[in-house]
Amino acid sequence: MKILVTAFKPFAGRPTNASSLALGALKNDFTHIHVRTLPVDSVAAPSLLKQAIRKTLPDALIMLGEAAGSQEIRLETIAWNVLDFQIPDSAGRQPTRTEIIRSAPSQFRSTLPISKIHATLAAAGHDTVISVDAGRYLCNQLFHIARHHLETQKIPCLAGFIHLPLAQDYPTARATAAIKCMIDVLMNTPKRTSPQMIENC
Ligand code: PCA
Repeated sequence: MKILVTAFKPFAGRPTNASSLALGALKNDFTHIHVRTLPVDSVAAPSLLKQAIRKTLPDALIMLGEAAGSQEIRLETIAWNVLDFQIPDSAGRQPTRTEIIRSAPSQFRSTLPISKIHATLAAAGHDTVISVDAGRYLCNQLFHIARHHLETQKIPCLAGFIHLPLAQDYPTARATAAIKCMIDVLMNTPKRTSPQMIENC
């Protein structure tokens, strides 16, 4: 199982992003996992992600971001086809109430084994919730574009988005341990062989 894990750079005036901190720590332990840290740029991030998918041909894609105010690891189940930025991205773009991809489905579901990941994280003592709201900013956008891309290009890759709490609320070592649990679950999950064969959650 080849796994690609992405994180975001800092944004919103914060000096760090919990997702890139956790990914940095993960990189040291798992040299065979592909990792990418993406800018909070609504044009560059999806394009860099597609490049990374082309280059690494992953069987599973875990996209990470941080969610300020959350005390739990949020396992996102739905990517909505909506952009409604409360703050501009790093290039100053601030689309509101628009579709991400015109005439694309209004939502895509995560194809990660969410129930299994949730149970495994909970059993390991992590604070985690299953979420139906990935926000209307870059994380939701990346999630939707990734799922749309994988479906339309018929790339058999499991994919989903995970929001981490800020590092001050959930220490990086703990967040990294949680991602390792997710990777363990994925290592024991059958590869996706066709878009039709996957069961959501
Ligand atoms: N969180 C933002 C974008 C980058 C990140 O880490 C979000 O939730 O959309």
